[in-house]
Amino acid sequence: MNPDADLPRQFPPDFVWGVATSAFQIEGAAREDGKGESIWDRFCRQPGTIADASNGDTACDHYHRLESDLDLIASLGVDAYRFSISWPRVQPLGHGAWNEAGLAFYERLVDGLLRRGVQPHLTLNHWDLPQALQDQGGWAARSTVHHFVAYARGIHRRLGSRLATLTTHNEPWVMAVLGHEKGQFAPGVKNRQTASQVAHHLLLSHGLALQALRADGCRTKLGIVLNLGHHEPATGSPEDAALARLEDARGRRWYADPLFLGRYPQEVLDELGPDAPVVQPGDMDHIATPLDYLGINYYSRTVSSAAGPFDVTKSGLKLTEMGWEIYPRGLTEVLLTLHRDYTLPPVYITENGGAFPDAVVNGQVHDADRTDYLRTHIAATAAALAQGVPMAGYMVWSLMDNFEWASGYAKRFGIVHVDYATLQRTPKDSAHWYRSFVAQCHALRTSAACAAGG
Ligand code: GBH
Repeated sequence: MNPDADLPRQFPPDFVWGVATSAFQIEGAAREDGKGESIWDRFCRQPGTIADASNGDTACDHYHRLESDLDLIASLGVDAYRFSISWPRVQPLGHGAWNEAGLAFYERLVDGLLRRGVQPHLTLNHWDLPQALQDQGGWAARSTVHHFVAYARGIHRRLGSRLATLTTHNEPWVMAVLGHEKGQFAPGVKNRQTASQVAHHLLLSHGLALQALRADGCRTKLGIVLNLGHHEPATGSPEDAALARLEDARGRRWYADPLFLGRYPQEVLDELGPDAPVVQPGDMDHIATPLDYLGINYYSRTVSSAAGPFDVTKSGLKLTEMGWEIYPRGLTEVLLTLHRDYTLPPVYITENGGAFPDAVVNGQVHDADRTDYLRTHIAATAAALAQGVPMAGYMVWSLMDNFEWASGYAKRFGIVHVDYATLQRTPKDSAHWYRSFVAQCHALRTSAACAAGG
């Protein structure tokens, strides 16, 4: 029996199906056409930061393969493509002069999508801050907040009216915690006070950008993307339950409470003590500027164990190549938790997918694990929808294999395989599955319109 037979029917006809990437992970052309240096260009050059000592200089060479990659996206039959702008490509120093060649590239990208009938979903900041701004304190400095707002206004002026959505930041938690507390990601800082200030400035710059764009007459949908794993206790003990609550407050509520409720969770402020961020009067109101949509990136759950780190290899769940448990139920749970705690705008799953070992054999990649991952998580999205969560869309991470940050090129998330020696793209079985799944959803669209007499 076809396990997907009933799945398309569980989504409304206007549900948006897409694929996602980010600038640094695919573009390459790191020093071309006037692009400035980003903190990731710099970070990759520090010894020991990237597992395979690689960098983003060439990546998937998307910058030089734009037209054929647009054809590739169109060939999947998706409604939407989510991508990000490399801030230093369009504004090399992060403030002041604009780089016309960079702006023209993203204009070709947006127009190329529209010509092919694909909605552009743009993210302003997917981590690659201009190094020149880092040299002035980066996200820890309040001046960066104002530079970001000016950057947002410039991009909106040039491209805004052609976009389906405009996202300020991708995953502030990752930039704050992995970038400034654990130091695993650029800029490689290890300081909890800095991390909490960075998180605050990211949220503040988001809220101020929304206000500025709306004052500029923006009618494009505006939002932010959060990474939210589902938090659960390892056992039924009160200690594990308390830790799971705290970890949920640190990972989810630290970001979602300010956005929806205008305040930081008190238990995290208490825990931070003197490391809590400097918050100026009015900041919390700016952060709580209403969203047109919320984007959620979901990969796995986080299990809280007071007795010491939870051993995922003993949970009995299958793991992806990243060592993350495959747990589709967690996606439904995260969505229901958000729906319980906040009044949600339309919600997009802006990233979901898995890294699996792939091999090209006779021009094919048989990635049944990835197809299973996608199918079960799409079903988990349908389950949330059935329980009233206002789901608007789902995007696969990723369109193609790419630079997986500190893991380098060894971890492959694409539904399209990239041969890094030849840069050749080969759609995997999962891409063929997704194309036919989306086509089934679209076929229902036509019959829905007929039933409505349209
Ligand atoms: C996303 O980050 C990024 O937006 C995207 O660029 C990236 O390629 C993709 O995911 C795949 O990694 O870190 O062990 O505690 C996701 C980052 C991954 C951070 C899961 C939290 C929880 C497991 N998140 N992670 S762990």
